[in-house]
Amino acid sequence: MAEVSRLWRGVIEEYRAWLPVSPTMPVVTLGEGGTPLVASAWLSEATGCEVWVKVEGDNPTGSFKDRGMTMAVSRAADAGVKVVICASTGNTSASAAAYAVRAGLVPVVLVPEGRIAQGKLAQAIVHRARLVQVKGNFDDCLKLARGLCEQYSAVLVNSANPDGYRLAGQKTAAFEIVDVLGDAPDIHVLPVGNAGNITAYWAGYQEYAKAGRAQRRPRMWGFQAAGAAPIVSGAPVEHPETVATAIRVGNPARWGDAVAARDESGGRIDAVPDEAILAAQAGLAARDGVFVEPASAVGVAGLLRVAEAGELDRGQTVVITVTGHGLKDVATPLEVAGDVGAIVVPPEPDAAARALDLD
Ligand code: AN7
Repeated sequence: MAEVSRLWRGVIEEYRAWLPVSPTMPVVTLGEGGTPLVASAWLSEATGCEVWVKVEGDNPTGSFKDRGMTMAVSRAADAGVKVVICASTGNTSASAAAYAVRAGLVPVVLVPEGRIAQGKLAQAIVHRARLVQVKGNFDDCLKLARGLCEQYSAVLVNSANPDGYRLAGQKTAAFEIVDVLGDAPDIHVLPVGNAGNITAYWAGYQEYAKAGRAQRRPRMWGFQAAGAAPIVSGAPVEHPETVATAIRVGNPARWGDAVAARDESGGRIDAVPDEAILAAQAGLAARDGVFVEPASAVGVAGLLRVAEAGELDRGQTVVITVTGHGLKDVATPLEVAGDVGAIVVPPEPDAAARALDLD
């Protein structure tokens, strides 16, 4: 008998009981969530732990933002809103654009001029968002977006939005991890930019533990890029700078919540330099076959550094969220790789085999 497979219905339908949604709310979905949890042989060997990567680049628009955006845009559609606005380092804008047009809403996206990856820019353009390049950084964009939403009829779909809808959607990633592993990991590692995601995961793990779905709560380990590490230094960074443009944030909206997640879980938030981020990105692609964007490799870089410092006990279960797809930004890894000396051959088997050293 043929096996019957079931279509994954997106995070709202899959986790409806755990989300603040009304039965009548229209569901705007692209089938987000249900992303792979992939065992990392490379990182497990390097750390002596059981390391998994949660591959969020496999979401419909290529990042974890889709989990929150299905909630925010469904809610906006339900409320009869016409225009949604977000500030973004690129992934939120890509996601907002796709979900908004699907719901017949107008997406307005504010991005720092010249500072978002090409793939993300392309997404805003093809989904026909009203794309606004702001002369400033992400923090300036967010301030502008908030101001527009206060004074004009438009709704903010950033995770800074006080209604918490975005983060409620994002916490479903923690549910999926527990549902697959049977319990929470000992340690959950992820990159920190505006600090929405670490806040959402911690909420998700706590909720599942309280409901008896998980026996334990993980320690939350967040990592920032060294040039944009306000939570680590304890003060806003006026001119944040990092190759990981997605997390080039100097004054995170969820700063306090991220510190609470760290402290309540007995975790840590540390910084990693750009070279370590790029090395982690390259290693994950070359060793595990997982291609992520630079910001998404920050957790991998962080875990390796902690392990090298002798501060990671062996034998633990570790999950690292890799937040966005590598194809979002191909310029950065190609520049790192430099001239790889591609083999050029005529279309003849013998010549090709010689050039490849085949036996
Ligand atoms: C790939 O798209 O803030 O700490 O405007 O795109 O929840 O902000 C993106 C953030 C990590 C950081 N990895 O998450 C935006 C935006 C990737 C990201 C983060 C982002 P938060």
